[in-house]
Amino acid sequence: MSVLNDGIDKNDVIAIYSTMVKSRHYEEKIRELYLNDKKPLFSIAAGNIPGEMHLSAGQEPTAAWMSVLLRKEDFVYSTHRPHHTAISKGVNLNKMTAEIMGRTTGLSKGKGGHMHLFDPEVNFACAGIVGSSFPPALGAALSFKLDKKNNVAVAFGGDGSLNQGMFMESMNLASLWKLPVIFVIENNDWAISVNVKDSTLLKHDSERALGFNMPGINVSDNDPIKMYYAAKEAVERARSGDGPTLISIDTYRYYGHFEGDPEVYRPKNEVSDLLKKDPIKLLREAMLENNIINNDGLDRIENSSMEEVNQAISYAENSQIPAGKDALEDVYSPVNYEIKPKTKGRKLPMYMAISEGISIEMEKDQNILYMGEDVGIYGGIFGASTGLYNKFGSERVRDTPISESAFIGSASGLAAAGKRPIVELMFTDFLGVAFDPVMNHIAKNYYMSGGNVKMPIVITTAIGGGYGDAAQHSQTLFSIFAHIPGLKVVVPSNSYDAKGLMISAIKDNNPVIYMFHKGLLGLPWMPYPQSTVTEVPEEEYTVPIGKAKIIREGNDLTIITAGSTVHMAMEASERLEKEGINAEIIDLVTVKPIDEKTLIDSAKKTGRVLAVDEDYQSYGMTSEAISIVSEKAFEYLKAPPKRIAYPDVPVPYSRPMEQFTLPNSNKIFDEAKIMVK
Ligand SMILES: Cc1ncc(C[n+]2csc(CCOP(=O)(O)OP(=O)(O)O)c2C)c(N)n1
Ligand SMILES: [Mg+2]
Repeated sequence: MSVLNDGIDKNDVIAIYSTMVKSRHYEEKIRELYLNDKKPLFSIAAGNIPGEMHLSAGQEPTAAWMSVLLRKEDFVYSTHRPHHTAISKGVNLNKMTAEIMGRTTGLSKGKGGHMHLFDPEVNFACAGIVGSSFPPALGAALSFKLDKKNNVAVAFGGDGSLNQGMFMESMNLASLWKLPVIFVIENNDWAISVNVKDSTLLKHDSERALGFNMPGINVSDNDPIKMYYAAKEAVERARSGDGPTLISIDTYRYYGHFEGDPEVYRPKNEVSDLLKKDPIKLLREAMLENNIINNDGLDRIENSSMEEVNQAISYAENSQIPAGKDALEDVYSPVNYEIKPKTKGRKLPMYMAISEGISIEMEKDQNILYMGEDVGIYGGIFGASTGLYNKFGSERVRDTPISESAFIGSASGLAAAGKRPIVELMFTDFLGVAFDPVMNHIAKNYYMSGGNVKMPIVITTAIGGGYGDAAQHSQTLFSIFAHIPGLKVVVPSNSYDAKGLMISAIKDNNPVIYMFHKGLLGLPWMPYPQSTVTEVPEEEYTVPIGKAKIIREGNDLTIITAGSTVHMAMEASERLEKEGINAEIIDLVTVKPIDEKTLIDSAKKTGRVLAVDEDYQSYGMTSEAISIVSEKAFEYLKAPPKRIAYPDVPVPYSRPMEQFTLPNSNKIFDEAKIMVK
């Protein structure tokens, strides 16, 4: 390795070598443990290591540089094959091993496992979704840039990951915003059984940098010292504010994709040929040749590394196994905020109430930023960020390219780095292109980290139909979000709640999906019911998340509503009253966690329950509400509970068809009359 003479400090070479040796020992030991005591599926005895195992022996050079070039404050997002990256970043080996062995002393109390290691002490995380490390790294990098800290964020991905949209979007955003990110592509030739030649025509993955006006470096020969030089250049570029770098490195894995992989796709002699040029062996020889270390020094490294690995394993083995019921903890971070309004305020349309709430919080907390498409000078196409750009500027009120995966995905990195991002998904219908960050990262990181990494994120999104925008711009989709553990879902029906809920959502340490119905916003260009425009105090106040409101008291039946259907039910109740029917109306305010107590108490009182919303009927909010009252107030019911929801058809364009499918006050009136008669 002639590059050893190119100026690298001897101690750095030794540190890189030691890190590689430790990683290799680790993988060999973990493999032994894994294979030694495998228990059958669905057995409560987990054995040494319960889950799947992706080992990285051979790939040490891709990461060892981090042990000398990175600081604790720098962030690293790694992949499903993470051990060498974690060790190189200095993750606590005892806790990591305990995590892999599913123990309570693990990094995440046994909730994450080997693909979901989180060590906030050294800012390391990894994930099992291929390509998903890139967007969060953007977020961490953006937080460094906003805070003028010269830290860097590193995102790892395999050769299989860079054909993902998330990769392309992240490359673009990193380049556009000149973020201090280093993308490291570990090209080990295989994505499970698919050879890299069958997934791209490019010779080197680094060539992709060209398309994003970003420097790209390819490191050949799985060489840890060449990798060091490439990374050093990238780290210096990032730290000095000159933006991102893409590094690809030709590497290899000695073991199968996972332990148990029959490896039928691999040429017979591939591994034995590769072992002849093993990077640890080659570096050892080069170090001896260049008098960087002698045999005694090598022995010391070998022994101390072995000792550290063995010690970590015995720490894990002697640690407690969690109780089954521990699974139910750490889904949500506890909340503690309640601010009562002091004044009555003045009438304000809902869209202005939303932006006023955001503005108050942004003024108080520099860590809050608002990101999305057209949210800057335009104020958001539904006005939710009206006036914020002029007040807070383009850094904190950030227009993004149309890259929902990247910018919504960046929110988890921003949050992990101490920010409180609000991101706007313009129409909830666009969720499809950004669902992985929401469902697998933003929602689950708190749990998967054993409650160690909070996700104070608000996702604002417009919902609802009624104005002829058809199947891809009119959906409500409460149920999709509400179905995912870790998310909260709120839906204001009037200006007062809109502001108070927004403030609560921002103050909450959990991800909150803030869904506003377009037809309630009070926009000048869209008709809206006057009942949405309520008095809004000028000061800061909260509306509690998880608490429904009884907005009309009655004895004959309970109508459960949310968002637009609140107003329809109120209208229907006036007509019902004339018929001698006294309806109690519940505005859920929060769809998840649903306020079971208010529903049950009301069902017990009236004995009749009609649930109404604008989401698709099957598996929806109405089904949930009715299940709750059926399970917990069955003996009080005088009639079968009923639902009015959107039928299971896509939203049609033409007015008569759309009006036929939407809930309305007539449908509520008719159904209520039948139920009560
Ligand atoms: C989005 C997604 N698609 C598919 C998978 C299943 N899967 C897990 S690893 C893998 C191959 C990844 O290959 P590569 O990125 O080259 O990483 P390597 O396994 O070689 O380290 C696949 C297809 C996944 N986890 N996530
Ligand atoms: Mg690969």
